[in-house]
Amino acid sequence: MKKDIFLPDLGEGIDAVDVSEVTVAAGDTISNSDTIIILESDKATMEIPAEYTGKVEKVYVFPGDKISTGTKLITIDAASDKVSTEKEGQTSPGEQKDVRQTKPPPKQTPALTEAVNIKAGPGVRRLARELGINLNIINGTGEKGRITRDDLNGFIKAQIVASTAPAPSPEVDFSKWGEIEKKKLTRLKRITGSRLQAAWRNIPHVTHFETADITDLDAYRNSLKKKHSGSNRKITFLPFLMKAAAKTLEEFPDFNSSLDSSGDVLVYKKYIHIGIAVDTENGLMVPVVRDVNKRSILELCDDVVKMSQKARNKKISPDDLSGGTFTISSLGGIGGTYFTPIVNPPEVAIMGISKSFTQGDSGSMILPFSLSYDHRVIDGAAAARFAARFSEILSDIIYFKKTTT
Ligand code: CAO
Repeated sequence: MKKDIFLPDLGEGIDAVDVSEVTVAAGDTISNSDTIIILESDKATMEIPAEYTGKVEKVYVFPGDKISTGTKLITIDAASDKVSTEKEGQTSPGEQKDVRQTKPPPKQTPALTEAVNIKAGPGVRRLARELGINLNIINGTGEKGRITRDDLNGFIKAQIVASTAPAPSPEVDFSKWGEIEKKKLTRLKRITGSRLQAAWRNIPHVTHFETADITDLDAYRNSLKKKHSGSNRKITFLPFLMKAAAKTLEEFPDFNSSLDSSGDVLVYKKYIHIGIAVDTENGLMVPVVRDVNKRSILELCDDVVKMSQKARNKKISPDDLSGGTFTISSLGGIGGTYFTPIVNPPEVAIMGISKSFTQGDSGSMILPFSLSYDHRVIDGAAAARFAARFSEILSDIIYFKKTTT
């Protein structure tokens, strides 16, 4: 039977409101709780439900119309002449004023404004509106290009997959070209790999290259090595580099910060805990040395040995791996001129140390290093200043002498 739906009394002296969206079209089959039009006043957005389940025969209003209480909205061929109340979101005649309680959406999305001329049922439109999805970019597989619920669900799934998963590697039969052997990645490599993948995908990386003259530092380190030759103490460059990095971090706190989960707020940490990348037979580990700015260089020598041994002997605890504020990855004992380390989130910068070399006739000892940073937090100029300052501190033997013990 035919039923006309009229705009109910919106109360509170509201005489006329604008039609923002018409979410049904003639021929649509709708249920009683489906929204048929969305109205917009100065204060709120209001959704008017269908009241009856059935097939829409005619729609009398259009987006942009100004309508008032009693305006005829649609005619519906209703399955029953009763206003049913079983469904969620259902509005009975006595409850119609509740539509005034609908809160305004946070933002007017393209889905709201552009989805008017496309074919989709009210339920699909409502979900798209709630999720801020523009229905114009979804291919409808229903009759005459109508967007079905499956189309919308498929689109949402595809978005989730695209935002989280790396592109799959193509299946290649390498045995076609010669003998092969397969070996599963270690658990550590798989965990590190997925973290590195996420960091590479999510952080806009830039790597800055710089050198430091460590001629005096090398002489000082050798003198210390001689002095401690009777002990087991291992005096490498790394503790000096950690100490210099801690001082630089104190002067450039942005490099010791993290973005909070909203991505809009920087969290400055008043402690300096430096992670050191350790190469183990199962893969890379990054144990954390705490309060590096407060430790002496000799203490740091012991910390590095202790942490790298723990990592290599599989004695590392989750606590040893957490809370870092900056990372140093040193390949100086192995070789290479420069490399581009990947930032270790939630940190925003990482330093890569390469092997020192002797320069020209002067015989100066030069240390090449790299600084990768999250460009959302750190600008290139700040990185250049940080690297220059770090380089300067490495030449400051007075500072190292003061902080040796
Ligand atoms: N230039 C020249 N020589 C260097 C150097 C440098 N930049 N860095 C270290 N060396 C020297 C050391 O001084 C030592 O020589 P001496 O015996 O004469 O003192 C020798 O190389 C070996 O040092 P080491 O590697 O045993 O010790 P370390 O303190 O420098 O490093 C550790 C410790 C744990 C960081 C290192 O063993 C390690 O695992 N490095 C690999 C890190 C890694 O894999 N990074 C890549 C991660 S991917 O981003």
